[in-house]
Amino acid sequence: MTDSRHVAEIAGGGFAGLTAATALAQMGWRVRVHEQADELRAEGAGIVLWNNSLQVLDKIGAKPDLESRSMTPPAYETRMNNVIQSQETLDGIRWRTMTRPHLHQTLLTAARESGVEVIAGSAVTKATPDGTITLASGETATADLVIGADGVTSAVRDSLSIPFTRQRSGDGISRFLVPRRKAELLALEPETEWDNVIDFWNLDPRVLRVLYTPANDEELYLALMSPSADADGSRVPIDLALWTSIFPQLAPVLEDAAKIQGRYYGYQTTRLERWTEGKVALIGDSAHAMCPALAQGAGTSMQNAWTLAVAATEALAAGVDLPAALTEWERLERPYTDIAQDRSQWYADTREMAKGNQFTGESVVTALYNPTDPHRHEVHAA
Ligand code: FAD
Ligand code: 5PR
Repeated sequence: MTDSRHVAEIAGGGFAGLTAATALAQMGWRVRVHEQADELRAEGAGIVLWNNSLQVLDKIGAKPDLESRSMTPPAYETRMNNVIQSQETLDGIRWRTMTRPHLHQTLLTAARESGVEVIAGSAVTKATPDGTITLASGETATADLVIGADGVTSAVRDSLSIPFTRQRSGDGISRFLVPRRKAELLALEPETEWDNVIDFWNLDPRVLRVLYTPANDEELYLALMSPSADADGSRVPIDLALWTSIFPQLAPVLEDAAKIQGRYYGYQTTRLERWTEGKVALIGDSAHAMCPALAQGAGTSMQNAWTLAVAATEALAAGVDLPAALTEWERLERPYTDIAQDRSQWYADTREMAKGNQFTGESVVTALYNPTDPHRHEVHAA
């Protein structure tokens, strides 16, 4: 028997690679995912997803699993020096918080149930525009479509010599997953709604910020921001005395964070001249890593994974030249990612988020986008 399915080879088993793999397999492709790490698991703490990626999760059938351990907090609260600036209920905007390990496990399960072959301990060292990949083992394979979803240090991108720029920011963040300790927090501040996301900013006299994000009933995601020039603020494990002196009402959860090694990440934005080269397409951080302000790095990765799978499937079904179809996919889809990148970089540069009431206008264009709507690019003549 011969296998007449189209073949996709994917570098990277993160949120982008697993989403693309699942979508393609469900559209009838034979798919392999090469993950260089020996273990398939997500690094990191918590994550916020918005309508754009939640629509994709619905489409690939991952919603029930995802919703089992995630939540939508009552509001996104912003404080400055512990004074509430805004409590945005985000009415009409779909969003959910969760842990990164849970999202990764959900996607891995969806991929395997869809027939994707996920290979751990398999690094991709290069790709060529004709659709050939080379693995660290020396093995090569050819595919109808190659996807570079291998993160910000992408070997696929670099092997194609696609020019890119990298903009770094002065601020950065360390992230922790700790127990909720809601009763202890309530005892310290009884008036506070501890189910809210609370963005605790301090700009004066010292720039330090804690983004408090409940991920489910048991787990809390803490993101601690400081300028990289602040040696004590950016130290990991965290300087507990410093952080509790500024955020005393968070002492119970900061104490847990201090027990974790953690890692400090400087903010940066990667912009590529183009996302595709022949039969190779780049998605996720390899193509468009961004600052975290709008929580859209993973969201845009999953959005682009889905639209790429649809575009490639439709092109091959219609007998259209794949490289041309990939160029057209980038032309149509990229603006929704560019706007999130630019806006997130602007927030990183200005710290404007500290003012509150920020989830309006350009800041929610990407969050509100529905990449699964087949009519999304139709232009209606007046
Ligand atoms: P990755 O998650 O980096 O996955 C790439 C995978 O490829 C990895 O598993 C890696 O091991 C593998 N790999 C690398 N090289 C190779 C190779 N040569 N061969 C094979 N495999 C390889 N986004 C949100 O949407 N919401 C948030 O709340 C949010 N918070 C964030 C907070 C911080 C501090 C940061 C830094 C980012 C945040 N992001 C957030 C962004 C989000 O984490 C990333 O955009 C997202 O993980 C990108 O997914 P990816 O699959 O492209 O890359
Ligand atoms: N939102 C999320 C996040 O993790 C961060 C930011 C916003 C979910 C930081 O990691 O503004 O920095 C932010």
